[in-house]
Amino acid sequence: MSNFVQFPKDFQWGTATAAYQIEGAVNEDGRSPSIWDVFSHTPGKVANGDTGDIACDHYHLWREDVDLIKKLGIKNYRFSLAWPRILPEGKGKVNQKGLDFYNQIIDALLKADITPMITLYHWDLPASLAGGWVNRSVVNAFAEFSDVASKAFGDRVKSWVTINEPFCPSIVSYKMGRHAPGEINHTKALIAAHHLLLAHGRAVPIIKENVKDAKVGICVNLGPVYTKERTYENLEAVRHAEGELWRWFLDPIYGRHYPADMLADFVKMGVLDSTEPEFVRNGDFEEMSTPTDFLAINYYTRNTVIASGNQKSDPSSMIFIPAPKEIQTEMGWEVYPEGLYETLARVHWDYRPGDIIITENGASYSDGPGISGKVNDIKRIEYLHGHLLAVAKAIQAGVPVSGYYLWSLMDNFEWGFGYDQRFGIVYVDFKTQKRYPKDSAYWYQKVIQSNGLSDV
Ligand code: IFM
Repeated sequence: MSNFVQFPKDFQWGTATAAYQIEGAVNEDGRSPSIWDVFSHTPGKVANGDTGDIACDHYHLWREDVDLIKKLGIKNYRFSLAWPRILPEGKGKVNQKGLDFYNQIIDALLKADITPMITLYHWDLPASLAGGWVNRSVVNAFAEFSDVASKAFGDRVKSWVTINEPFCPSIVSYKMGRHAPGEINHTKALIAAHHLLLAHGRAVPIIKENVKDAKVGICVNLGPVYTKERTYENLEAVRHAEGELWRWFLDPIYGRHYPADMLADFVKMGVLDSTEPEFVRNGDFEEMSTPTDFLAINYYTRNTVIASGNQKSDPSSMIFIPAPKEIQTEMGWEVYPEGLYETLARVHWDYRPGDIIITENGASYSDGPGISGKVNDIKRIEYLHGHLLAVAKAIQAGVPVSGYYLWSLMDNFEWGFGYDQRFGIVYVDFKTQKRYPKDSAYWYQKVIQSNGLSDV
């Protein structure tokens, strides 16, 4: 027997995108290059040499895209601003054409009865900001950008995310070297993380001052970390992996400074000279923990790690164990809906953010249109179904989740994977730029209409 699982009245159903992943038009109307333009144009950095030069050509097709969101009955739309369109030098002179572009979109969304949510930083840092996130002066530049954007759009946009997934432009960019600017220097990864958190904290009061009724939060990517056999070494690997993904970011945001065990690990590994790193200045932690209105969470999967060396000398030595192929998405990520429940519950109990919005969740499957134009993406529907039930379970358990934004509205530039990975509920033919809503889009439309879904 099946039961209908009802979501709370006023639950925010949405979808999300990010500027560099969809806009294209990288040289138009005064936009300057971002670090992702530089990175994607560097041979060998992105699959197939793909770049965001054209992407979904949303810069020209945004009217059609807003229409699509409306037709699908999606009530909330999260998008990001391209900093280099608005402040081509990163700071200083404002490019009115950049503001105009977003003004038109915001107006069209509101006219279509769609509530906008802005992400200020989704990784397309102006390349002109020398040193990027490793240079502390970027914090003031971000404050300036936040000020310009919230003054320009705050009369109509009330929902603001400062930084998307600080883990990526720090750890993925500088420790793993897989994201722009693609360096491998673990110390720089921690410095970048520090400046990202500080930039977030500095922006919050600025947005609040400019937009009195704004709701402001930061967005973190989370997922539980598991292991196989519970040996001392394996549990140490888990502690370090989740310390890096969760606590290094959430602890300072919620006023706890950096976790002592992680500081000690980094000293042991030679990444930091001392447990009181030089890049931390007086007052930084106070600023980073400026109270926010919600915590935004992006969830896709869990990780399973096992120790691969001597944890005592190098707590980070571990291997990530992939799940069996049948339960992986095309990104190789395990489909593990229970992990979303666990993530929400843990965040609620450990940090008490008061309000949680899931700002991304979705799956990459490459199903395309048949002759009829229909896209039968059944695996994505199954993925979404399982994850929405996990959200409902968390809400029933008392976790205050007020919204869910599906990643993504349409297939787009998936960073280092280029256009090979398709997360959209709308298929994009990148040759013709034709959009084809997938079955999952119509399925999601029904979920939204009925404010819930069946439990089977
Ligand atoms: O496409 C990305 C997005 O930009 C940030 N979060 C994860 C998504 C899927 O990898």
